[in-house]
Amino acid sequence: MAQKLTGDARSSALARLKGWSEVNGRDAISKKFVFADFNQAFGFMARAALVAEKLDHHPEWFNVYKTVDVTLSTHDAGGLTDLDVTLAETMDKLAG
Ligand code: H2B
Repeated sequence: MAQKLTGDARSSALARLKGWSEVNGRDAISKKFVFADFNQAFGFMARAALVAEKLDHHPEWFNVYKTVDVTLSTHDAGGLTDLDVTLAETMDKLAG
């Protein structure tokens, strides 16, 4: 099982991720993606969903029109792991 990120590994991973913030009160990160319209937002979600399924690692997310609020945490580990960093980086690439 993926191990929780701690210490230097955790801080350097967080420093690498642009636009992601630590969530208050839980070991998770979040980012608000804002697209041009619903079509772009939903296309992003569809592409991210395919990657998430392949990784067997899934986002918590909330879509309103052209925004997608994403929270990432590894439920099995009770916190942030490399899987969340990988999914965050992949989502950033997909969002362009
Ligand atoms: N997604 C996330 N974010 N955290 C998990 O711990 C997790 C997951 N576990 N997707 C996976 C699925 C697990 O439930 C399955 C059985 O592998």
